[in-house]
Amino acid sequence: GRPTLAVVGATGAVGTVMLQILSHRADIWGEIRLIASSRSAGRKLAVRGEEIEVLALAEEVFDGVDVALFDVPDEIAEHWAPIAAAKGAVVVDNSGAFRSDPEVPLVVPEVNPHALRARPRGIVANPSCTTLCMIVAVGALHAEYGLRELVASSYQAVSGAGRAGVATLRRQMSLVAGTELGTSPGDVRRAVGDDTGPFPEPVALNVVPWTGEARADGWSSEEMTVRDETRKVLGLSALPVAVTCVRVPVVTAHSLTLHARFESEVTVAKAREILATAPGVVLFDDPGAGEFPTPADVVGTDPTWVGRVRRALDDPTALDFFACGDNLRKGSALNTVQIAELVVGARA
Ligand code: 2RA
Repeated sequence: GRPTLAVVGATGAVGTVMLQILSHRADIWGEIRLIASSRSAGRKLAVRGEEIEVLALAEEVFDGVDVALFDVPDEIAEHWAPIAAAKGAVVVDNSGAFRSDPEVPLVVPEVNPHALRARPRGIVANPSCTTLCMIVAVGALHAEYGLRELVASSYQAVSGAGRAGVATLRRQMSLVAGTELGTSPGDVRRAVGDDTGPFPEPVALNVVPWTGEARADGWSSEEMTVRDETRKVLGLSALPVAVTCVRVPVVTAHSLTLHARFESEVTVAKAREILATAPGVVLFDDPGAGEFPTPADVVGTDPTWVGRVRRALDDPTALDFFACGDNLRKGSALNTVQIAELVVGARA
């Protein structure tokens, strides 16, 4: 029969998008089982036009499951993914719990599908949304030119911090809308109050140069993650990567500016050809005609959008460009579903 799929964390921001994506892609799955915390058990969610009751996370729910998509906090994934794997499911995990485990492949189907073959723990990791919103474009250029160094700055949407992130931006926007705020130090902070939700500073009328948790020497966990994941996905374990992660008042779609240095000279014409033909990438780049991707236009779409492709002014081996992708789709749910499809394709 057709394989059974479980979605663990079905009620979350990413889980919701997983169900939408599963409802619109080629229907290769038999049963789709929805799983969440006991708090959400009993709720009904629509997938493939059918209402399905959410089950509480427990060992038995993995009986007969071929592939289990996980989008839950790290500690929940750490505990439950090995349980699901022991029950015979291939786990595709979107938490940070396994991404750096050498026995867990970190897979982007357009870039390193071969990495899926060796999965001794029965777990496959999905990269973080910030990496995923640029790595398909960077990977295509790397395949042609050989990447030597990557410098990136992110402009991350609030939905990267889940439903609480979106609720925080909406609440703050309603408090500053129609005011003259943003003209004197601290006026926005006073208007939105001390509760800044999952962000360290107000995000409405602001940008916040911090995402994730504190790591050594002033780096954030998100910055370390983007570096580690870029290296792992591209198979370049010593690649110099410099990242600065920034939160912006956008609901959904992460953007990045990128400076990529390669082994040899690049031309914009060739780079554009690579990007225009790479699977999963859309080149939208005619600034003279006002054409470049922005989050407001990219949200809800599947590809990685690229614009502003330029050769570095002071280095003929480097390109500067802008990439933008839906952090809940390619950045999370879509890549997870694509991996699951590859897993069962590889089995058949
Ligand atoms: C964020 N990348 O945008 C994180 C979520 N995984 O906050």
